[in-house]
Amino acid sequence: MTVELGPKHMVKTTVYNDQVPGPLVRMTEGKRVTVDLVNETVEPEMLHWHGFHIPPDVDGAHEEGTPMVMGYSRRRFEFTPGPTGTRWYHTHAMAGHNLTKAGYSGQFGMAIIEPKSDPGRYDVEVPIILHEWEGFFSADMDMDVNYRTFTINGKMLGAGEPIRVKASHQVLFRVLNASATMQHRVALSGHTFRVIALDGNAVASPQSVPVLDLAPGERVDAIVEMKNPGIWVLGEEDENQRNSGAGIVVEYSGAQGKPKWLAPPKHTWNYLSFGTDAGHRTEPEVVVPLIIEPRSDGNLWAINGKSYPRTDPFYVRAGEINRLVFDNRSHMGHPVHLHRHTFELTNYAGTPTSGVFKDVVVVPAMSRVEVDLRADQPGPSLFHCHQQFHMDFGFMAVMQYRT
Ligand SMILES: [Cu+2]
Repeated sequence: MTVELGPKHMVKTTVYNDQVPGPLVRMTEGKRVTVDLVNETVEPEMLHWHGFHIPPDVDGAHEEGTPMVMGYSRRRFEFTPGPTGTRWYHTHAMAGHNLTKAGYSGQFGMAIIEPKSDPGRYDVEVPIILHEWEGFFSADMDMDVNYRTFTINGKMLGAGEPIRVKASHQVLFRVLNASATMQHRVALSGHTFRVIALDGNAVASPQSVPVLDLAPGERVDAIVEMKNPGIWVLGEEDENQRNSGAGIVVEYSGAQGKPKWLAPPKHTWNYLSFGTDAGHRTEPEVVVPLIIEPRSDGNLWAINGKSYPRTDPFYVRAGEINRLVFDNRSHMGHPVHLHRHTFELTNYAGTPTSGVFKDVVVVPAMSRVEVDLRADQPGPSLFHCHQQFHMDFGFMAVMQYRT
């Protein structure tokens, strides 16, 4: 489909249901759903339900055994969604060096799993989905991907409908970074976010912050009290990205004038601020080290010395708490993702913690991050970097259950 990102700014890409982002999908925890994936392209396709605890034959990863949907064919998937929270769906195809395919394409959307009963301590809910287009490799040798165009909810700043709000409303922003490769920092001029959930899971200590920081695949749920009437820009902190489209207008009813951007105060994002004291934790019996490093030839990423598809599977014990140790021995951070499970951060770069549950976590350069997970989703689960260019070049392994 040809998508209009802004005035006279068209991009040809692959989409779900004739729109970018794909439709906002609402499901109820525990209520069985049927999804028909109809592939009207020539390429085999794979659709992943990110953050869902569902079986490997429907999760949407070929490496776990979900069947590919071949070109010009269709397949029906049935599963029972859970757990409650801000989830999403996206293609799990490979892109390689093609910066228009897979994570670089328009194949992404938000999926909200509603609880059976919702206390609803907010007035309005607003999805915010970040993405980039027209990627190119930067001139240097490290194969870094840059982009010409940025969008929020599929439109460049000023090109789409504004978010219309009313003074005194509590607005729940569900923010998703659907970038293939880029971390983003987002602020709403003149306002503060109260972060209540990370990756859709309620945090132990909600915090007020001026900026949200999200790696590819991450979600942040944050409530904003609308108490500063005007017309504002919600957007990337980075001016170049904002000028290339990374923003959306937030308009109070009755306000007049041009959208205003106010740079947020300096702020360092820290997962630990949303956690609670580590307290006493029983050390799990199973500890799995996952050493992340580039291969000596520099072209491939490796986990425990091998690159996918040659990586060894790693094993957890069914029914128990298992600890994974992400040991990043490279000079860049990696947003690592585990399918079909939620894990709790137990140690972040040397600091013990608890109460932060995620499915993507940024492992900083030359640091270790430890997480605990309950092995209650039998079957293979894919573990990989959510940076598409790393995932496609070796940074993947399969987690298996040992009974
Ligand atoms: Cu990576």
